[in-house]
Amino acid sequence: MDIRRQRTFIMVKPDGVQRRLVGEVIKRFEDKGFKLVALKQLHASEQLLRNHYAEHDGKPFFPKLLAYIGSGPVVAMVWEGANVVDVSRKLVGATRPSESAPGTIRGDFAIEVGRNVVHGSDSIESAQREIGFWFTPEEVIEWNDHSNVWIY
Ligand code: RTP
Ligand code: MG
Repeated sequence: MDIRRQRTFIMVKPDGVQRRLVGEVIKRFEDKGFKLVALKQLHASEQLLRNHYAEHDGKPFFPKLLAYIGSGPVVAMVWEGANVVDVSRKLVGATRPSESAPGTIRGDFAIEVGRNVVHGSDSIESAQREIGFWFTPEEVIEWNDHSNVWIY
């Protein structure tokens, strides 16, 4: 597959939405040169969040995590570009804001692990699974990117 067609799932969490950081998050991905191919705001159901965070089911923080992400609307996105999964994790920063570098989203905007503003898929497989949970195939838009010649 064309490496430039790699996709990842990015979500602005309820704290990020309420702090008016949606534009800031989008700007960082746009500035990098990634391509937005899906976007919506929604208040996720408990079942959707249980599917999305299934790997953490049973961990001590799981109930708090469900309450946090389910507390208000989130902004769900799919971004496309070369190595977008790994590079997004770098743009987002380490899970714990005390360990995330300045210049990353969490490093610049968060203090608490339980209020860390944004989610990014941790592997290509997770990205495919998560995109399937959050978007129908019709909601992910193919569009011809004429700026690619200046990015690749
Ligand atoms: P995410 O899935 O949200 O992008 O975060 P991540 O990969 O960096 O971290 P992960 O280990 O997948 O944890 C998922 C989210 O659960 C919350 N968390 N709280 N209280 C705690 O110790 C704790 N640990 C994790 C965070 O919101 C974390 O982003
Ligand atoms: Mg994770």
